[in-house]
Amino acid sequence: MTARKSSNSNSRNNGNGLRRRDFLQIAGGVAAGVVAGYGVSKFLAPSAPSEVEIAPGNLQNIIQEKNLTPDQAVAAVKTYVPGGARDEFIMFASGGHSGQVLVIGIPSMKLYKVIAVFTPEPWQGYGVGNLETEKILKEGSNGIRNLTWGDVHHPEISRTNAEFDGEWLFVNDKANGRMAVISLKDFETKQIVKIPNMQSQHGGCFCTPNTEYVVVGSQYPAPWDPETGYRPGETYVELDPQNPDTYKNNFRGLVAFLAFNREVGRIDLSKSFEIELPPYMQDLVAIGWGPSDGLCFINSFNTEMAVGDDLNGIPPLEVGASERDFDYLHVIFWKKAEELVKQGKYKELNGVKVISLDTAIKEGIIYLIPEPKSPHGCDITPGGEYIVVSGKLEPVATVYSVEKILTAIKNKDFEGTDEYGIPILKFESTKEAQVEVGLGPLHTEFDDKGYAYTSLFIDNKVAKWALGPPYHTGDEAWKVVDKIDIHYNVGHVAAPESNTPKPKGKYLVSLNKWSIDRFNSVGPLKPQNLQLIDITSSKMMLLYDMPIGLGEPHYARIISADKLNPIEVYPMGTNPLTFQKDPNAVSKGEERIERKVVNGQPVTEIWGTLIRSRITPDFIRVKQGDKVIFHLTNIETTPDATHGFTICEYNINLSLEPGEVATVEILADKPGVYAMYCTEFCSPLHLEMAGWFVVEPQ
Ligand code: K7E
Ligand code: CUA
Repeated sequence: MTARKSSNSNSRNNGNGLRRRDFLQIAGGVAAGVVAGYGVSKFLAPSAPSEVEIAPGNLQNIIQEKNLTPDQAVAAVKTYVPGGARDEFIMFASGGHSGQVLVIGIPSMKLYKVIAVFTPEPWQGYGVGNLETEKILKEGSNGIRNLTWGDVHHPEISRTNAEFDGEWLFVNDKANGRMAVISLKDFETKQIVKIPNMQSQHGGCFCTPNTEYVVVGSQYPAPWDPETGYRPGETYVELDPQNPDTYKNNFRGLVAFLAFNREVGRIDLSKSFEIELPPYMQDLVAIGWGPSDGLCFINSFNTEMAVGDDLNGIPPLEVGASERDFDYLHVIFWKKAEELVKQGKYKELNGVKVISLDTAIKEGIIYLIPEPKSPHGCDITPGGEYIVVSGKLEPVATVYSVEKILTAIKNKDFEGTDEYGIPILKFESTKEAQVEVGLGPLHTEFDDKGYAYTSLFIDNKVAKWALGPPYHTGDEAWKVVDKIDIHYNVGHVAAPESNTPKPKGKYLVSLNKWSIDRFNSVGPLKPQNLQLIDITSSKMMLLYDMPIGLGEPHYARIISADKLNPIEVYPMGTNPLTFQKDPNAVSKGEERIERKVVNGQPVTEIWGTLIRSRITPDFIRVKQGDKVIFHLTNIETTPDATHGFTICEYNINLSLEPGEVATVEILADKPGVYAMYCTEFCSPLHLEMAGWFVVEPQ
């Protein structure tokens, strides 16, 4: 697919055609209107614009010099958040295959943090020496390899009554079937879980209304042994493209309900359950509320169950997977599934309770609905009464009514079953509307005024359309009302608190894959482009382009900033993993070095402190062959007084925030004298915040 350059008046520089007088009128209007609206008039010369005296640095001059159109000038002011001021919303954007999560302010589009999740990141002291964070990465690996990256697609915020509560963030790793838990108290990763019986995973994550479960569906089905499920590095099944039954019988999709224990902030696999699904490629997962409470929706593609093998005369997977006009929206009654688990109707596979597909069908907790081919998005309207699905290869957004779905199930209004015996509801009896949105529709988000916004991958546009009753009625319902060009290849769009009962409106972010022609060139690998769009008036307006030079931002969740309340300083001696007092915390005067032998291994253990501008102890002598354990406490109480810690050539870096305790273990394997120092420029004597680590030859 090629990115097409679209003509967008917002992006065009049409200032040169303006006559000076017209220009001044426009600029004056911009200055008066926009600036007053944003309450920053103190930054401007108070006098009215005049044709004769334009002081250097005044707004009109700048607009003129930069050849800005009035729209561009308005956009610039609308996104400006002065230093010291705060953004209204915070966006958690996936970092794609960087394995991280981006924290971005809206409307400023300032990048505040890149939270290290699946990939080691030295600035945060994540996975490069810090024992706790290395443990997170290690325990979150798959048992056969130490995984040091992830493919993050969908961030999700913990919910209370289906609304974002700002306490926890979850992100998935598509490539390795994992889920990560991040605390929004300190914006740090606390847990990575390899999801049993899943190889790759995509849909979700999506919390149930009170975060009882974090739900995620598989993407590429896993090889599946009915007795032992899927075990990485062990499960081998026959897959013969000439014999499609090998795929149909030996592979399975899965949806996982990962129980989240809020008290300790961890996923608890012993309380989690899974439901076996056919080996379609399941895609996005959505969990309902209100009229759809207790329901889980999952769309899918490749219901053809194509395997590929293009070199041997089988149609390529891409072709085989796009043959039928319809794929299936899965409807799953998750609260009933929870009941089945309580009744013991599961079998335990690899430490988690799995409801078999047969049981799910027999107990009436799973149904399918035809959906236009190769669907991608699966989104719930604010009232929880409709599901919007878009087929990438059909120019429509299809809207299903939850009420109609429930009625059709009650009346057994089926058109048959799929190959596995799952009842298929009739498309016509569940469909509420189809809206012609444009080419390549993917994902849909919602505002607070009953409008939906669907990304159009092929058109390079976002379509705004009116929802039907109760949002809009009569002629106004289910109608496209506006479109805006984006640059280029949009995937998701994201709006503040969309996919909750109370979306906040105001802004939409278009998460674009391509940025060709848009920025200074940085070589063949181009940044992605997040575009901020104003949705407060009837016409959408492009405000800002933000290049992201890191991974691919698939999806983002946006939350009102006032729902976040992170701590500024850890209580003295905190272990951030547990938020408890670390038993190895020390205060000033308690620093010490001890040497002992544990199981024949000589160990030197150090309890030290860091405070501007001193590492204590600053001279450490060990013997070659010693295991050396540092427990370091940052005894600062001032916000932002972070210290780093490294020993040269040891491949470690710690980041110790005020009050934090971190432990690092190294083997003094080579004799030598190594400098150790603080890696954060913390004080006038930062360079002197150093010492020596001496390893005496044996
Ligand atoms: Cu469309 Cu993984 Cu949600 Cu990429 S996904 S865009
Ligand atoms: Cu502490 Cu630099």
